[in-house]
Amino acid sequence: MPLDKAQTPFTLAKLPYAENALEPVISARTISFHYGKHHAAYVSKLNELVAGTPYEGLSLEDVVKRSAGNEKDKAIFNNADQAWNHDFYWHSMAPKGGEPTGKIKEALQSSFGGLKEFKDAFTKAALGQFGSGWAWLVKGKDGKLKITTTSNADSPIAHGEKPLLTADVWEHAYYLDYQNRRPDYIAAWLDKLANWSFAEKNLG
Ligand code: MN3
Repeated sequence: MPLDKAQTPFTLAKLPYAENALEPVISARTISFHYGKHHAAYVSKLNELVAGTPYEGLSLEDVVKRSAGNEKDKAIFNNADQAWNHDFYWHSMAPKGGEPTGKIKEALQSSFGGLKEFKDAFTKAALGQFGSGWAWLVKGKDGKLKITTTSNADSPIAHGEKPLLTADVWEHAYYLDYQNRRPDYIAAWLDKLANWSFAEKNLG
């Protein structure tokens, strides 16, 4: 399902793989809570919140963009953004992530100096995100790739940037498998799961 075409009432998009497909990096147990409870709750709460409001009938992406920065619609933003981010996160991982090739490899080379330099910078950002949030590889307005983080519920799409890949660094993403060891989760995520063909497709 193209994310930008989803409309209210929103449904929980299907995972692009089986719940155990990311083992041993992320367990089926983590995915079943993360997708089946956390992600599902954002979607159902969002449907409750937008019912009867001007947001009803908009695409999920438009709900995120239009509610961003609007204090009175903060709850709508939080749930819409988390629904969008999670869908993007599931696609940012693949059971066999592999290595970047082609256009995305070249872009990593010209923006960071190479894959290793990218991984170092992404790791630093993901570990430096205090508390809950997200680490992103984005295409900035100047066309260059860069790494950003967002806190709690927030997304580059709310700030005019184009996300290519994201890692969820809320504790619920890794606590059952890694407890407080976020560095181990991020290292394994980058080496084994990062979905480079998805990132390349998002380069556009
Ligand atoms: Mn999450």
